[in-house]
Amino acid sequence: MWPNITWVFIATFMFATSLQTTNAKMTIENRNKLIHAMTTELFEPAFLPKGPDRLVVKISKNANHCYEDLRAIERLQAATINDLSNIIYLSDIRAIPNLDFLKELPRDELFSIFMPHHQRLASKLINLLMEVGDVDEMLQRAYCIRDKTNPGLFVYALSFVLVHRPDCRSLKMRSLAHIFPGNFIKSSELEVAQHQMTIDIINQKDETVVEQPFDFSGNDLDPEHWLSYFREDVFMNLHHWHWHIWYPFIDPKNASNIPVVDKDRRGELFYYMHQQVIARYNFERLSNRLPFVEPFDDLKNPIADGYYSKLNQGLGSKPWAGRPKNLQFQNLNRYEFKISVQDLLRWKNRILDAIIQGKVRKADNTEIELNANTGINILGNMVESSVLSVNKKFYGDLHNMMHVFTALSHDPDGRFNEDMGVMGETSTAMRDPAFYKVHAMVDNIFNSFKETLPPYTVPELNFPAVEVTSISLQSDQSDVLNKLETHWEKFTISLNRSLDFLGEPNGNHIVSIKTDRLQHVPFQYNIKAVLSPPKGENP
Ligand code: CUO
Repeated sequence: MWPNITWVFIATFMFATSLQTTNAKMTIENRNKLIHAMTTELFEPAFLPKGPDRLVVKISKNANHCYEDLRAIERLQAATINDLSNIIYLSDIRAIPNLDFLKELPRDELFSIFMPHHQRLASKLINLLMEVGDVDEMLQRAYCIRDKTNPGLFVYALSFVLVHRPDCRSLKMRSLAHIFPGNFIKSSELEVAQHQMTIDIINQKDETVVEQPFDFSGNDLDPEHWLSYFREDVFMNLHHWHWHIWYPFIDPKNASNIPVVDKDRRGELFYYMHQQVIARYNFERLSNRLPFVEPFDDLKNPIADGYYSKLNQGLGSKPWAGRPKNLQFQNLNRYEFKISVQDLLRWKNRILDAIIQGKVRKADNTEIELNANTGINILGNMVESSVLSVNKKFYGDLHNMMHVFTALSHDPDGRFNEDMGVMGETSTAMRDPAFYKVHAMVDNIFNSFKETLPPYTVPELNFPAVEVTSISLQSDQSDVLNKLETHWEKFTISLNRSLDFLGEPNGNHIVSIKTDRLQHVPFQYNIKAVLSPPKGENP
């Protein structure tokens, strides 16, 4: 709905009179507001009012490298702003390096950090944001880049930078579930919410809350559906996304020299975190009378499970593709890469050979021993693979490409112009039953290595001066010891940052969706231990 000419004139006048520019440092509150503006309604231009509080970002006239026609934007902003109290002024935007590379990833395509060409773009973009010395300038540069960038790529890069720059530690970005609810909630449910919000706004209600039925992506005809509550859990998928932001495998070679990839034992942690997920998944499977997850060990076999997520990242993006049962990996010939199933097999065999030989070969043909202390870390970086892989050319890109092969198995050469399935993105991959089979295969590689190690010795496991005298669990809601309780819990996801509020007169409307998750009653461990000095020493 567009305002009439008189209203535009008045608003333009009011806007012009309120204009102030300043070179002063932004407050933390305004930095957070700017981040929220950049991550709200990502499929709409950044200069439009954002969210229910109609936040507007106004850029100074000298920043014409940010948008081509600033005057038109100013007129449009003036026509859509009815609350002058929620404006941020950006005046410090310096020239931005060439951004032509961002055109390589269209805005409507899904971003995948597992894809080599997306990794290259993400590295360049992250570098552009990491190299800026001043945090305000970095945020303003990000704002100018936002509308030229694929939304998935932009949010990945901004999250990465906010997590890794020390000067961003006090800043906040909303949960990814608020930014891309379409990665977590079925698109049909989001359409219901948008429709209901429109009705409620017309009826002058302040709030729309839509309750999602207790429902997941498939039904009980498929036994794997019994585990949907686990695989489609919003918080577990958020955890996985966040883990990969904090432990990236790409290296943006940032000028600031902040270590982003080479964190303590990161290769080992890749193994450990994912192994723990599979262990918990197996526990849930046993609870549902299903057997342990079957590792996808033979890459020539079909992927037994199909998966249809019903997700669509957002307006204007392609939906996450589905995959029928029993689809076989085929050679990939899409985008800028050609990788065959034989390549995957070769990489896997070379890794297994290295494990049997107890050593890996570096690119310069020197060797490194796989020992009990550092072997698992070396293997983790090789198998994943991260830029810390000792020899990526030789040991390849096994795990990341397993994600890509699974995500593109329905259209490996792109003849149907279909985008990827959920295995291509870290915030959606754990929904797919194939994720657990792929990672059980990866676990088997690490297990092969662990079997080559000698057992732990008693001194390695023992704390001679400490005696544990009792261990118990105490639930917050029961006096009975060692009793754990789980239950279904409704929780709310705000949709205020993703649904379209454009042109609506009631700017304070709150909209959210209620959905279910498995929760437990809080509990604590009670461990009693006695410290006694070794014999012959005084206490
Ligand atoms: Cu976290 Cu395969 O790496 O998913």
